[in-house]
Amino acid sequence: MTDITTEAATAAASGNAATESFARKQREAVATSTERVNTLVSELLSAAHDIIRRHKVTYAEYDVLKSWLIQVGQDGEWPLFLDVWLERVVEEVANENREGSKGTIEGPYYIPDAPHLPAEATLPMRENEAGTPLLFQGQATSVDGTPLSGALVEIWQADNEGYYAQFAPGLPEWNLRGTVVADDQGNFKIHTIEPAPYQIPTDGSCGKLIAAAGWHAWRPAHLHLKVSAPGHQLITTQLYFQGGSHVEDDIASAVKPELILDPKPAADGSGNEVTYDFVLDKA
Ligand code: MBD
Ligand code: FE
Repeated sequence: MTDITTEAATAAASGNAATESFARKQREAVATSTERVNTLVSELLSAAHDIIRRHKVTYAEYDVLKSWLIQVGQDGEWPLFLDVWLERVVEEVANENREGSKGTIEGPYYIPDAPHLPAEATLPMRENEAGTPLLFQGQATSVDGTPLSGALVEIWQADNEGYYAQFAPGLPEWNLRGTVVADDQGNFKIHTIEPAPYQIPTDGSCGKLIAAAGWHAWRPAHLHLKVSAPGHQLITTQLYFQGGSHVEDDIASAVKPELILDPKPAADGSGNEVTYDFVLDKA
């Protein structure tokens, strides 16, 4: 991995770290037929040809596109670009038949094998980690209501400035990342802080596109989760905060009404608390 702790928080530093992280991912070997490749790629190209004809795209614009695509690669921002603007539809299709809890996109900043933590745990964080303390608790069950003993609740999130450990300089390796092992009733209690909204880096190719198109660069504050148990389908999801900035206009269009938390002040006066249960489909 690039040692981003010695680098500035640039688009290229986080982009290249995301590209290297994706390269390490264990991917299923896909036996795609020539017929399917032909169909998918031909239709994609036809859609592009159609856009060029309808809008009379010029050579100057074609060259801008070429140089921008080259820059996306140089910045390592393909994972960011794809996860922000395409992944949500892949997720929608992949999970359209699920009966349990809703999922949403994974995004570019998941790291597998975060340290295991007990069913009640505080996420690794710096001394005096900034942000409102949050107790996030709940239960993992099967669709038939059976508690999922020892379910794994993997959680990763941005800090109070919107930065993810391992993708921004200066953060401890596993800051605000962990694999919480639920108890024998599938219950978990995670002490963390509320994350800040996430802004797509403005100094890279994705930022350039956003500025050129007159869009904004924001995702609402969110917790990322993967919840899994033997014999069940893993859920990849995110949870958002009621009333937070950009819940209504996420640049990645990954918010669903079922994924919005409404934390209340904690009984003991220390920050907020919220309960959210996960229902997993059988494998
Ligand atoms: C994120 O934090 C994220 O969750 C997604 C989907 C894309 C970019 C940054
Ligand atoms: Fe995120």
